[in-house]
Amino acid sequence: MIVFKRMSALLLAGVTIMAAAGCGSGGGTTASSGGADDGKITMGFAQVGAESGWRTANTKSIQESAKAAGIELKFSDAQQKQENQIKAIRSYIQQKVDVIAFSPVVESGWDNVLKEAQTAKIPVILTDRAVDSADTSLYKTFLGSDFVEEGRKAGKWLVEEYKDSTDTVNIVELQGTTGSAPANDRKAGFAEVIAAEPKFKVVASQTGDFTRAKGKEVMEAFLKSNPDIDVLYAHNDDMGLGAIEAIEGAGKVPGKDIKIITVDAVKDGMQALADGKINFIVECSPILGPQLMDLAKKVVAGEQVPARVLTEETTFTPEQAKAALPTRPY
Ligand code: GYE
Repeated sequence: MIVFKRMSALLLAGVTIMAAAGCGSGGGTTASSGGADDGKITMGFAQVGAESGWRTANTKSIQESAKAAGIELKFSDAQQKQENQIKAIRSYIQQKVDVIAFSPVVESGWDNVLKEAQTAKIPVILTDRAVDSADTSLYKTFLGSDFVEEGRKAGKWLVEEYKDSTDTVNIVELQGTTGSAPANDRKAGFAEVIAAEPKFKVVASQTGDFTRAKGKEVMEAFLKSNPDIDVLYAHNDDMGLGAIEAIEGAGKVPGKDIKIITVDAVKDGMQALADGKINFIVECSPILGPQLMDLAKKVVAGEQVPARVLTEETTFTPEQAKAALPTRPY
């Protein structure tokens, strides 16, 4: 830990000076950044949980890149609960880490703990998900995807797919975790694009909390109350994969009887796409680790960083999934 090591070096220096010259003060004022420390940065990372394939790949990316960058990582899993994340952040503040990074489970309710970090002079980096705090000085930068754009890409595929049809298209939507940035934004981007054509009707929209189990459960309920579903839009692959089980359980063919669009493009999702059970996937990259470590180093060194760092992403059709799968790292 930089601060600790620097302080102990100063203390040692102070003791030596006092012993040699009988002089008793001034040791702390000569500290210059990087002087006495070994450059080791400690990062506290408060992860959302382990709710999806995306999250697992994201955690792996962060742990591996911290190691590669020589950053000491303190990692916690909040099991999708905001209170656990707040506790983890408070404990990182107490431990005087050099930088805090976290992926906020929901958008609201972060101002107090972020102010505590600011008062303790510990820089904060938002990773993957945004907060809705009006005071943007509470964090240094936000690294992650444009979720609204992801929703738009899903909507554009649908518009193109049904361009020759005048019939009503009944859509069900599996939303991500209620109040989370990706759930709010993927819903909004999709709604914005399909609103242009009244034939598109969202007949049911409910949260599946980004998990396979919930995706299956909610899709079962959708199938019971809506006999005529044409399209499923799931905010992530895992919920889509759970829903596929529900659709097959109801004797329907996923990808044919019900067209499926998901977001993420993790391996299991890509396999289902290649198999024709999913029709289209909007990519959301979980490999945020290398960029995060880079930003952390700059922020700790007091360098300016851009307020928003976007990840680059594409989309996949079944053919593109087949081509990409053999070299897909996650
Ligand atoms: O799409 C989903 C995960 O925040 C982008 O969280 C992330 C989302 C991702 O649970 O699978």
